[in-house]
Amino acid sequence: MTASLTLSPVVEKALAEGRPVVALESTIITHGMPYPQNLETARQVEKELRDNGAEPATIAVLNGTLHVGLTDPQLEQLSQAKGVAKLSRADMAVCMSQGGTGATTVAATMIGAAKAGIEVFATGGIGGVHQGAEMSFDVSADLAELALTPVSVVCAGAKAILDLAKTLEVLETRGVPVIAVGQDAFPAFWSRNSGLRAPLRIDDPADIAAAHMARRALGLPGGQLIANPIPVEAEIPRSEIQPVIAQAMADAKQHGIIGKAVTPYLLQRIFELTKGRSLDANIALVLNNARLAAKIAQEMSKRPE
Ligand code: PSU
Ligand code: MN
Repeated sequence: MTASLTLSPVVEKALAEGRPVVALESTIITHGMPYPQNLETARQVEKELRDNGAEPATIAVLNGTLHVGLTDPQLEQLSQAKGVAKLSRADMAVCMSQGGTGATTVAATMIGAAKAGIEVFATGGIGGVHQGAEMSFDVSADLAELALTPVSVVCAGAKAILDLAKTLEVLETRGVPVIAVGQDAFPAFWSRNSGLRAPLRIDDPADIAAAHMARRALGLPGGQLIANPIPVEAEIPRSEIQPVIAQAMADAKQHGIIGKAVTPYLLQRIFELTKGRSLDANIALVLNNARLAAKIAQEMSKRPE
């Protein structure tokens, strides 16, 4: 282990004892939700994991050190910090070498989790192929990371701000298993059904854990994308969210928003346009993903090889 990686004492102990640990990202805190709901959600997700028998490990770069497991004061500070970098595979090491602070996206969180020996990670939605990517080439590094790093990522699918059909194509090309849970359809974050069929389906967390282990036994690099639909009572149906997304995307275009700024801008705009309903849905799906991730991590800890 390098000196630039710091495990929190609770996470270190849980890993040493072979107890289930679930990684959590920090970009959702700094760039995905407004304060104070971001802090409340971060705390609630950690509690949900503990209540379900898994130790949470929120990952972030703080003053040049990659932290796996944050203390509550660290979480609180990050949730209110201004101008925090949004780190992915490309810029994580530069931030660390300069002593900087940054939140980890799905890609960077997978890197931190793998370094610490954590194989399950719960989040909201992953990045993917943006609409218009045939012109902009805007494809999230999350997809490449899923092909490289052996972590099973539990999400609620990908947002319809992305081109979901192209996102599934890229994942297939890169050899990433996309596994829907409890239904055949690939979920679309705020909505349960994207209108696309997921390539794979597994309903039992024990079988998801077994598939992860089978990949490892085959010596395949990369992880699994576990697509867990938002609970029915919290969903915003596709017909309702679609025009809101279209409006937010038109606003982004008009304001010349590009690159890393696109996802945070759209999330904020959709929050405004739905008068907070998108955030309520986001919180519900993250908690739901934490519960499933805890079950998968428990199953994995039962079968260490
Ligand atoms: N989905 C969310 N909230 C988020 C993100 C995705 O519901 O905050 C973040 C994740 O950290 C994801 C990142 O890894 O956006 C993708 O950004 P980009 O498209 O710039 O790669
Ligand atoms: Mn991008």
